[in-house]
Amino acid sequence: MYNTGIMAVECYAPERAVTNDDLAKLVDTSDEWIYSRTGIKSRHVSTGENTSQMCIKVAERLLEKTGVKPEELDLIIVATITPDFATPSTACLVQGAIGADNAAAFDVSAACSGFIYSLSIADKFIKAGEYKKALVIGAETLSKYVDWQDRTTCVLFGDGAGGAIVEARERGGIIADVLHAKGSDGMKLTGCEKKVRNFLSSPEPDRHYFIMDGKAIFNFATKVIPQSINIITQKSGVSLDDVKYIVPHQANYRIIEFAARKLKLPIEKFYINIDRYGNTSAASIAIALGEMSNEGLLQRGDKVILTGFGAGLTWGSMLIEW
Ligand code: B82
Repeated sequence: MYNTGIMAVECYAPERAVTNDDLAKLVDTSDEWIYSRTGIKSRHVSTGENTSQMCIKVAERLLEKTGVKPEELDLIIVATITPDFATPSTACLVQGAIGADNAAAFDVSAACSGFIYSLSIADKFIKAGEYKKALVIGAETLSKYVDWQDRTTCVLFGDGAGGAIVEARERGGIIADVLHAKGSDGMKLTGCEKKVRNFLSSPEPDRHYFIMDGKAIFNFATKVIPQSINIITQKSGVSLDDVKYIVPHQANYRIIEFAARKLKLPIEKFYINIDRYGNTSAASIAIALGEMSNEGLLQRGDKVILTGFGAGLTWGSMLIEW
């Protein structure tokens, strides 16, 4: 049975950066208020690019970096909660655009855990033996769901994409993973409700914005991150001392700080870029990995733990030997 190795990671974000000061001109807020509660300074916001277009940029960068030809890809998975369309899937749009004619393609909806869910799915396809190379992308245009008049949520989210090409390998790569969900708490963090439109009733307008019970999901996140990381160390037998970086979903600096304290780990062990991207949901871990790789932080043999948590509610962690 094969392992699933990471060939390369890449990321992309729209050029337009919106700072906290820019937002303070729109709603009653301030840089100090936003930064002290979230760790966010700025976020990238699309001025027209849709999710699939950002995915295609990431895919092209990955194909160039690895030298893999599009027709060598067996599988394309895009993790997103902000697809261009309900159908065709974002993954199919990518498959068509890059000419990956031999790849199966589908989207995964697991919010901020989506990239870990998708890597885990790709790992299972590869372990089953028939698939050798997969393109896995996390991408979001969360600005589509932002209520620019709601000062409590409009400051939190950003747009961007990141991804990986993974391949069947003899050893290393994805060593262990764990995925969880708790649908019974799902209404604590919702976005883009799609109402039924009966032909006789007058349609209510969709409330397509994010609505969150901040305190409840904050408590959820700080509870499940240490739990799922501990499961990974138990499953793999790898000690946290031997892990170079933990790459968490970038939802809020305070969540990461809390989790680090509970795990008795220095905050420096966590890769954090929320200051420049805000919360990009399924894209956040993938963007972080892309940046880390391009900064030379990820060397062959390094052990890295990814940890995601988000709407659904969903959460999960994964240990990768680079
Ligand atoms: S908050 O509720 O306003 N808060 C915590 C009490 C401020 C420190 C808040 C803010 Br601001 C931003 C994010 C969260 C949060 O808990 N986010 C999440 C938690 C679990 C899963 C996903 C997320 C997410 O935002 O993606 C709370």
